[in-house]
Amino acid sequence: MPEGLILKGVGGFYQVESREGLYECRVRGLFRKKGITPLPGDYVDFTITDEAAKEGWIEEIRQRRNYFNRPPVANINRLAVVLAAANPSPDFLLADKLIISALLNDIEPIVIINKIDLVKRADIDETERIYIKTGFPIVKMSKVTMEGYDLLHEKLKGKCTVFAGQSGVGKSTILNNITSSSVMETGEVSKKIKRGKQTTRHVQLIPIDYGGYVVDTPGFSLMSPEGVQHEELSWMYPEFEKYQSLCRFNGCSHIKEPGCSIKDAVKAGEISEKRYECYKRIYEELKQLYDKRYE
Ligand SMILES: Nc1nc2c(ncn2[C@@H]2O[C@H](COP(=O)(O)OP(=O)(O)OP(=O)(O)O)[C@@H](O)[C@H]2O)c(=O)[nH]1
Ligand SMILES: [Mg+2]
Ligand SMILES: [Zn+2]
Repeated sequence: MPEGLILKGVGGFYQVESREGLYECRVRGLFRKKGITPLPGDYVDFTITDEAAKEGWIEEIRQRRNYFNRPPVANINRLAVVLAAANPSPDFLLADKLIISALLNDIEPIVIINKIDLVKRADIDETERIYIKTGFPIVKMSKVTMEGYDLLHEKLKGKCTVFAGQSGVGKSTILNNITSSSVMETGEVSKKIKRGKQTTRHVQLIPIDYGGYVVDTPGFSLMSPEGVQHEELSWMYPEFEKYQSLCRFNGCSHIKEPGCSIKDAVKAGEISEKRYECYKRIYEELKQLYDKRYE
């Protein structure tokens, strides 16, 4: 049986990429009974019903390494968290939430600082410093100077990468520059489309020439860090790790306790203050969720 990868699904039809070419496949009623919906990114076995018309049936969905509802996509192995150096000014809290949801799902984050043509070198450095100790790759980019694209290509090669981040940071612009076809709407057009038919924008895997896939998401989608407990949150901050065991209290939350080595590291400038602030805010959000869990 041929095997393939679902690139997109529209109205019950799935575009499946395989060694034999692209096929338009439908799904057996069986799946619906089991409550399984195939997703872009799913690896499938399918049968060909009409070779000339390139049509077939999806018979089996391979086990997923991860999947998301917002955006609906499976088997992601990279998340590009896109920030703009300016216009809009960076939403660091959103960036941390995206990073956490990636780490929870065994996905490697990369941080993109886009629109670097709009600010001074010192401002770019300042934003970069926030993430430098995380160890995540950081790519500084501009569509004006075309900086950063070589490094980005290196990071995307052979991976399936979702681009996420606030509206207007330039996700679609970047993707239009790395995929040969101009498939994403950017700027004003994108706004119009969103207002008109928000729900009909389809998530799709777009193949890149040098191997790998990219997925665009509209600014309003959010992978939320719900799968983590507040007590475990600090483990989602890689740069906290080497200090954690040095806190005076076992199970220190790094919020109010005395003798907290994380707080000391922030004071000493070894951990970014911004990241620590975001940690505290997300910690509180998660704790509130936890405290209200039986309501
Ligand atoms: N100066 C500058 N402008 C950029 C750059 N990249 C994108 N833009 C502009 O920023 C605006 C928004 O870009 P988009 O690519 O539509 O942003 P997006 O992240 O896809 O936004 P949503 O689809 O709403 O989530 C457009 O007008 C782009 O031309 C850049 O590197 N420098
Ligand atoms: Mg866009
Ligand atoms: Zn502590």
